[in-house]
Amino acid sequence: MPEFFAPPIAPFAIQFDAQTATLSPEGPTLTRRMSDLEGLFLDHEAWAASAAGDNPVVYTVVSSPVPETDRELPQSITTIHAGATGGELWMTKGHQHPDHQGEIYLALHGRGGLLMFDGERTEWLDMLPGTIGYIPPGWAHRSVNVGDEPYSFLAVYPGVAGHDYGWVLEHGMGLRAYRGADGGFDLRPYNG
Ligand code: S6P
Ligand code: ZN
Repeated sequence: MPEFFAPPIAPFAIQFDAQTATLSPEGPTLTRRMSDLEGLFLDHEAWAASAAGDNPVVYTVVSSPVPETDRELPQSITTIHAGATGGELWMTKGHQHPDHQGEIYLALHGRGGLLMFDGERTEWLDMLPGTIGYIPPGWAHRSVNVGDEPYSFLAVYPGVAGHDYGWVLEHGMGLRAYRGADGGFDLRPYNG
């Protein structure tokens, strides 16, 4: 077998529980607190007060043991807690994949949204359990919890993808999601 086709790691099974949003075995878990989200919420004062106060956990990302290296297909489960800061619903930082790799998300639990921005066009997908959201190459992506319980989703992405967080700080995401009336949400222009 040519070296190119030699699998870098051996095949293995992962037990996946959509209800509890867990993987077994699991790899590293990333925890993002409010203090990790500087520059992302429009209401900077509300963000700063929360980060300096109880500094809540906004989301966690549990990885599978598949490495983030070329030709591998890692997975992760993100769980975003319910909440809003300055009215803006809790969300992931959002990122672009530097070499414009595609990705899929599968909603598992709760109610979410998948916001995508390619620098000109913005798309919003409602993410309910069972929805697969496709992120085409070149679209920055951010997830938002629009409900009142944790929102979880599975992501599958090329191991070479990487995360460019600076792109979102520079270009924004086109829209922001705010808590609305009667349990709904509103999408507003990014800087408005
Ligand atoms: C990775 C994939 C997800 C996110 C995770 C956290 O390509 O899109 O695993 O990393 O949802 O979001 P962020 O924007 O903080 O990396
Ligand atoms: Zn991604």
